[in-house]
Parts: sequence; structure tokens; C-alpha cells
Amino acid sequence: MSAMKPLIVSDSDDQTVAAITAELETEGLVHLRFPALKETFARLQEDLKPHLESYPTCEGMFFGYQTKRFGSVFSKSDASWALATHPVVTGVMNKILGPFCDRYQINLTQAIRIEPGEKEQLPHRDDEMFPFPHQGTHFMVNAMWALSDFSEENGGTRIWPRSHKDDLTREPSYDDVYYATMEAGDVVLYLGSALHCGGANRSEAPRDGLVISYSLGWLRQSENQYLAYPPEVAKRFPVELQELIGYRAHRPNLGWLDGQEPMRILADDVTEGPVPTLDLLPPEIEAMVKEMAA
Ligand SMILES: O=C(O)CCC(=O)C(=O)O
Ligand SMILES: [Fe+2]
Repeated sequence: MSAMKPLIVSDSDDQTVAAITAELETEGLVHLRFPALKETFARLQEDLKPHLESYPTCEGMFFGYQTKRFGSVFSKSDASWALATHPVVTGVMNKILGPFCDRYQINLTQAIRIEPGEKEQLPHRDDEMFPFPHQGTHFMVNAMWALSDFSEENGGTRIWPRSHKDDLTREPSYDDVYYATMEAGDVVLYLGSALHCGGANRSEAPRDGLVISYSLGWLRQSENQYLAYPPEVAKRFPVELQELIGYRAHRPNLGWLDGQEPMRILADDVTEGPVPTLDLLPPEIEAMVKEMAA
């Protein structure tokens, strides 16, 4: 499977979200194109270009010696906000991650430039860092947005379809691997449990991608979102993004600040000083607590 026709997404309706979710759950990946994001995407490319130039290459066997990476993308480009919160993408996250948590969250943002000459990365699952068996539960879903064209030759991500249902292997067969072949602006969504890796770049030009990763709201985030986006930075973000990066508590009682919603400190008129600790419970537990107290 060397190429896959992208699904052209023009509507954000339930049917579109359901079709994409079904494909993602069956195959472990789905290739999408959003014609309406063209201008936003051009701004994103422009904003990220100087960072892709100035960052040094990584220093590690896994991250690669001829690969550049950087995070904190939401503060480097306002245009990235619309990608992270696109209703089709969040609709799919709701369906896949929603059943296992009160709210899903941003796990990381990472721009990745694979320079010419880079070798293929170790095949892996992105959710391997969670040291707990979770077959049958989705912990993470990633979106790999193509900042430049992706091809088999220039290091387009390799993803093994349906591998999320198999045991983890480091030596998969290349007979049925999918080489992400994308136009700049396209995105491939893939499960955190899908086996994949960055490809070798045998071309003359860099391959640029942007990963926006989502995970269950009760897991630790890969990229420390509160240091990446401290309150004075996060204040600029739309509320939906503030919530997604973790300024909204996960019910019950995870991620609060002094017993209250961390969101409150983003308000301009936040009250200083001692505040009461509040119950931050899911509606069904709140109802039960009330009933038992009655
Ligand atoms: O750059 C890519 O195509 C994928 C990189 C990747 O999978 C990773 O670093 O976890
Ligand atoms: Fe990966």
C-alpha cells in the first residue's frame, strides 16, 4: 500500500466524522485534505519557516541526527490553533478518545524537519511511553500535517495499517506498509497504537511535518503544556485551546489549582487570595453524592 487517496473534507457534519472515525479504527490511519484550510495553512508554513531553519538537529538515535524538531507550536503560529481545534479533527477525537476519559487533551505539538540523508526511524508506537497494557483502549491519536509535500522518497511517514491490532514488532514486513504520500496541507490521522516511523530522506530537500497529538485527559502530557504556555501566553489562546492544553480540570479532581478550575487564573479579573476547594465531579457522580447526602 504505497499510496492512499485522500478523503476530501468539506463538511463538519456527523456523517463525515463517523466515516473518518470508522476508517481510523479499522485501518489505524486515515488521510484527509481540507481545501478550506488553504490560507490558514499558508500562514502556518510562513510562521514556522524561520524556526525550521534556526533549530539545531536532534541528538539521539530515536529522534535522529539529521532531523530537526521543536515544540510550543501554538505560541509560534496562531494559524496552528485552527488545525488543533478543527471540528472534524476534534469530532474524531471525541469519538475515539472520548469514551475513555472526561476530556481528551493536547499531548504535544512538534514540527519535524527530516533533512536529506536522514535514515529511517525505529518502527514504534507513539503510546509506548505509557507503561501499562491498554489493548482495546485508545490512549492517543496523532495528526501529522504535511508542511511540505510528503513522498516515499523524501521521508514521508511509514505507517503499518491495522498494526494497532497486532503485537508490537520492530521488524515489520514492508509488503503492506503505507508511505504517507501527501500534498502540503494534507493530514494523516493515526492511532497512538499504530506502528509507524519517520522515513529515510533520499531526496535533495527537507521534508517538513507538524504533529499535533491528542491523548486521554488523565495521562501525563509528553510536552509540558504549562511550561510551554504559561498563563500569560495561554491568555491569548481561544478558550477551546486553553481547555485542550490542560487549563480545564479533568473530572473527577485531576489537574485543579487550589481546589478550583485552573481556567480561573486566565481571567483578567481573577480574585487573589484564599479560595474554597470545590468538588470537580462528573455529573453522574455529583448526582449520586447529592442523592446520598439527602
Ligand atoms: O516524522 C515522521 O514522519 C514521524 C516521526 C515519529 O513518528 C516520531 O518521532 O515519533
Ligand atoms: Fe512516532
